[in-house]
Amino acid sequence: MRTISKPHIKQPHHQIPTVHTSQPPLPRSPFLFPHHGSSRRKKKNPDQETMAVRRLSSSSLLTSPSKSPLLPLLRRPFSSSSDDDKTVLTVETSVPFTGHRIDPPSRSVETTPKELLGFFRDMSMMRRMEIAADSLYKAKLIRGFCHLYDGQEAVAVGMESAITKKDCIITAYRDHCIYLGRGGTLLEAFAELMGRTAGCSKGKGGSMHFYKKDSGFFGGHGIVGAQVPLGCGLAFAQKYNKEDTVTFAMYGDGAANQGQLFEALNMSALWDLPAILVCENNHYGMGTAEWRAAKSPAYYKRGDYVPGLKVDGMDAFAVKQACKFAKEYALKNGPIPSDLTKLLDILEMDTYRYHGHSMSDPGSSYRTRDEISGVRQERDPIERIRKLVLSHELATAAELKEIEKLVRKEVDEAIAQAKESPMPDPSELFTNVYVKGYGVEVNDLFMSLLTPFLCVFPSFANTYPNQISFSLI
Ligand SMILES: Cc1ncc(C[n+]2csc(CCOP(=O)(O)OP(=O)(O)O)c2C)c(N)n1
Ligand SMILES: [Mg+2]
Repeated sequence: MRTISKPHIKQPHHQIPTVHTSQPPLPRSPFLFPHHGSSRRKKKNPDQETMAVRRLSSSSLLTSPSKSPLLPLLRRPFSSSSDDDKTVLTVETSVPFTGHRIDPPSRSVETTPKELLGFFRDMSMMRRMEIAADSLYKAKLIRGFCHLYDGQEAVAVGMESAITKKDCIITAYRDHCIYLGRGGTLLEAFAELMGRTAGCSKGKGGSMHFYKKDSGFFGGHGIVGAQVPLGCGLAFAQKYNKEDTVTFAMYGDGAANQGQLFEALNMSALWDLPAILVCENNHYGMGTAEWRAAKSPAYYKRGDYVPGLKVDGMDAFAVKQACKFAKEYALKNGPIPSDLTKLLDILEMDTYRYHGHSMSDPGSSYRTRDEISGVRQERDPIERIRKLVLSHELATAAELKEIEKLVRKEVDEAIAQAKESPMPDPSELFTNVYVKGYGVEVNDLFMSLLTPFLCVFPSFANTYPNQISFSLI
């Protein structure tokens, strides 16, 4: 059934900022609670404030709780899990979904003890990997650009739980955890970050260029927004090959203002491509708050003629529900009015990054420390799951700590192994630049000129592989 969308209400907007020579006072965090169709200037509602916490501890969240033994979980490989996948639990999402031109899905999400504990472990592993990458960067073992994902883990984990490896995901440079979610290993991730041959791009891509093609992951794009048209191309191939699969094309709130996004959206809508655009709204594009860059920060409505859904991206179950809904909708045409596109929709994930934009950004000059610690205390995706597990006695606090200890050990072991892997041979600089047999070859003169330079500055090759290929065209 069609939901009549509300008449356009002018988005309240912060005053145009004047240029400050010293740091201007930062507004109180608008991110402590997911705001649906909200104003970022709304006063915090105390009822709303306790709501999220109360919901977490509410015994209505899970029904039929089961006490599942944790031991098999502890040593399982990433994303496969222990035994109790039979008991069905029902979890309520933190807040309702808000739909644009679509009836939103229910807040009740089905899960199992196995999945719940799996979410805890997987997100803890992602968090630990990013914290370790921070230290490795500071120790100069990772060079070049490095964009961390901690805070946003629920998006990666929830999305993965709703789709299969035959579906595709394409993202930008903030790609480490999505890669892990797709089934990538810690060793491949750390080796890639440190420019070693055991890395997922043979050490030639670095942080911004993670790929796992055999499981539909086309991550890592440094040109903001450019991955979205490519994602729509993947969806075109899926439709052309008559596959029952979809592509999730991920982009940030900063990228959401780019022209190419709307061009890709238009073509995808015209051709009914199975593309799902996922806006990871972490509320900042580098050091620019969304309100400085976007006249309308309601990214789920930005598709205008394309249905959209606003989702609490700090709640893995809300993400799971939204992605499942979007995929079914995309493949089965869902409850969509005939004058709208049949296949496409936009999911806006309301999320937050704890680190700065990249390792060169401390992340504290354009937002307050209170804002960051407030989100950590009230919306942290891992803590949400921990509270769910504890309140329903699926594990004790000590057992969850034990999982975290083992995760830390696995991360440390992967780092040690990655350090053993050699750097790529200089001759590797010119392999995999072009597809063989298409008439473009690396010229010997370029090779002889560039090799000494790149050997002296290996981190250049690690950081700018795309630029190298452009300079050779
Ligand atoms: C076309 C283009 N313009 C500008 C940049 C510089 N730049 C790199 S990241 C970034 C911010 C993007 O923010 P967002 O899309 O919100 O993603 P986030 O980093 O928050 O995940 C910008 C402007 C770029 N890499 N490419
Ligand atoms: Mg952003």
